[in-house]
Amino acid sequence: MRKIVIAGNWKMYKTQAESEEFLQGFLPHLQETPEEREILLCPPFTDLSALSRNLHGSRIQLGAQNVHWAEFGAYTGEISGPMLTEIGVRYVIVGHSERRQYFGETDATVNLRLKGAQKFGLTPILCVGETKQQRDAGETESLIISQLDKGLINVDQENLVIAYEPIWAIGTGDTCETKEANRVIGLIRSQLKNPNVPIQYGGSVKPSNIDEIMAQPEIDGVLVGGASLEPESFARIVNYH
Ligand code: G2H
Repeated sequence: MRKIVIAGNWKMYKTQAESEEFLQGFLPHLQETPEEREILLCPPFTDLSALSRNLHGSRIQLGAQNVHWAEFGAYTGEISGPMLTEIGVRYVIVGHSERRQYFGETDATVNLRLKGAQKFGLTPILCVGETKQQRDAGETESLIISQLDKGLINVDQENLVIAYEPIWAIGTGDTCETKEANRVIGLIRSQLKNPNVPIQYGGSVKPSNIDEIMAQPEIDGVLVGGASLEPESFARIVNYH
């Protein structure tokens, strides 16, 4: 039985005060959410401590949006695994396309971050996905297989989540057809040693398409950007039918 993981990726949105305000609006909706769904918020680093304190005793798990592979060191601007776990963080997003595109993240650094996350007790969410140009050139499958091959070298597949995020569907309102997302996620699963790794879909997930996305047999959850910023909209997503 694969776990369902529904994560909000807040990217660079919400101050600490705004994150606490979100929680006030969101928490009451969780009463309706089936127990077996893992609900995860991935806010900016500066919100993690306050949210962790406020979440004490709640079923919501916290995730960071990046992690360095070393325990500590002279790495200006980076955050380590032990810094995150000490304040109650359990998950971390690794290799999001925005990190790859704007911050020079490569399959090699993604691999280091995945192993570093696991070494210090975090569960990484590895993001993979193709650009519009790669899709149009018929390279979707080969690109994704290559991202998995290089990213997952010596990575423990017992403690891992993968997110398939077609880059052309991110924040554009242009969702990947659910059947196509299901097909690519099936391909990803066929490449894994552990078939029980939860695989999420990400890219313009919203209240109006969540039920259809979650009805697909290969899709084990979602990584939600824009639609996770409003309590009511994220509540509708976690309470999908
Ligand atoms: C993809 C997704 C969250 P959005 O980046 O990771 O964002 O839902 O805004 O497309």
